[in-house]
Amino acid sequence: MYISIASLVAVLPAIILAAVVPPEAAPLIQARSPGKAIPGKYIVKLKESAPESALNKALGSHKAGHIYRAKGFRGFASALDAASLEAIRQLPEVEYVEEDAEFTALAIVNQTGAPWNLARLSSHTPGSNVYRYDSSAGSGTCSYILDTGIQTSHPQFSGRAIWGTNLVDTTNSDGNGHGTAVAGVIGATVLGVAKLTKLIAVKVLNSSGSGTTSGVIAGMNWVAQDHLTRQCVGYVANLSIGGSFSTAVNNAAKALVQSGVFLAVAAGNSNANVAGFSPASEPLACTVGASTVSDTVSSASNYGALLDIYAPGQNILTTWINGGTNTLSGTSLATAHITGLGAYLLRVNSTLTEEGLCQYMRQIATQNALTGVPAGTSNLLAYNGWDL
Ligand SMILES: *[C@@H]1O[C@H](CO)[C@@H](O)[C@H](O)[C@H]1NC(C)=O
Ligand SMILES: *[C@@H]1O[C@H](CO)[C@@H](O)[C@H](O)[C@H]1NC(C)=O
Ligand SMILES: *[C@@H]1O[C@H](CO)[C@@H](O)[C@H](O)[C@H]1NC(C)=O
Ligand SMILES: *[C@@H]1O[C@H](CO)[C@@H](O)[C@H](O)[C@H]1NC(C)=O
Ligand SMILES: [Ca+2]
Repeated sequence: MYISIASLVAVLPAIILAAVVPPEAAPLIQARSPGKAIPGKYIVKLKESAPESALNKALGSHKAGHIYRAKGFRGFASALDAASLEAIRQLPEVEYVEEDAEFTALAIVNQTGAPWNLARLSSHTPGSNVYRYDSSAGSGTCSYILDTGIQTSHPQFSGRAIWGTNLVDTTNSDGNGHGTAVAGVIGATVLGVAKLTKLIAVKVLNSSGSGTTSGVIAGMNWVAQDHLTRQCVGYVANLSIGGSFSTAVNNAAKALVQSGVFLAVAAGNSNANVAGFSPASEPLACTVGASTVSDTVSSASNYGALLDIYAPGQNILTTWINGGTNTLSGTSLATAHITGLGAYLLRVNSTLTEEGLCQYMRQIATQNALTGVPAGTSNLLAYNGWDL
């Protein structure tokens, strides 16, 4: 291995320091903005509390491509080998190190002749048939689909759908269709919201579409563990399994969100308050109601203060287990839009976190577009913010 003098000099103080106080390394942030990470190049940001002298200390003898001296943003950009990177992360004055990335100007894709539901996500007014989205399209993100499985070989998944785990039987396929339909709205090449996300099947429902509470909890638990082993730029999960209120289901959903996964859940199709359903009533989940092509609330959609956002959920054209397509309705389909939108936004905006995502979606949503919204429920329709 090639070790430069510069990196040895930089490593030395950190080793001495480490002997005294166990070091807490500054976080290394992956490049997330549109574009590719540039191998071996980093942006080092100092803490605001760091004295001016800290800049020279951190810089050492590294050859900086840029030096940032603004009061609110002190640091530098430089090529760093692994040892230097580690040494810099150990400096107490360093707030974080981020991978440098090749930045491409946002390229908006206009998908013409798009199904109404995709077009609705990128237009503040109804009637459009163009779906506008950034070309990053959720690439690098991982979407978990807790459902009946996925027909991973479907041509519209272009090899992006994989098997995660099967918690109901030994048949690693979707014998029902529901999971494949949900996966299609999230990430099918033509019919999906986030056309480049990776789709991971977590089978918790059998071919009759039935499962158990314990099985669904096991599925959420599996995702909470599994995502820690993957290198994705964002993690989202879709759970449209409706049931009456269950403390255990709500707690499992909460734990999944707290582990760092954005979780969209269906409000349910009982025309009742979501407070009586799980996991729809878990506040940390992003709870989704269904809207129609004429911008009314679907008559069966649940409602209430715990409903976060509406998304299209009627006559949704999506992938089906015959390798073709099918048209379905319900809050499950609406949920899949929010899962896909989550993957899309985590890729397109590097400052977003899984935790803050639902609130951000509410902030950029189209307001007061829907009729028939019950009193006490937010009149917010999902929007992808392509023009922000
Ligand atoms: C897509 O539509 C937007 C808005 O009309 C426009 O600014 C952009 O140039 C279009 N992009 C392409 C590639 O046609
Ligand atoms: C699916 O699960 C339900 C409930 O556990 C069960 O009643 C049903 O027989 C199962 N169906 C199949 C095809 O295994
Ligand atoms: C994902 O969303 C679809 C649509 O709501 C739903 O049918 C499915 O059950 C959801 N999966 C999970 C695990 O919630
Ligand atoms: C990215 O997300 C942040 C919130 O984390 C928001 O303030 C900002 O406006 C977003 N940027 C764009 C370009 O949408
Ligand atoms: Ca919520």
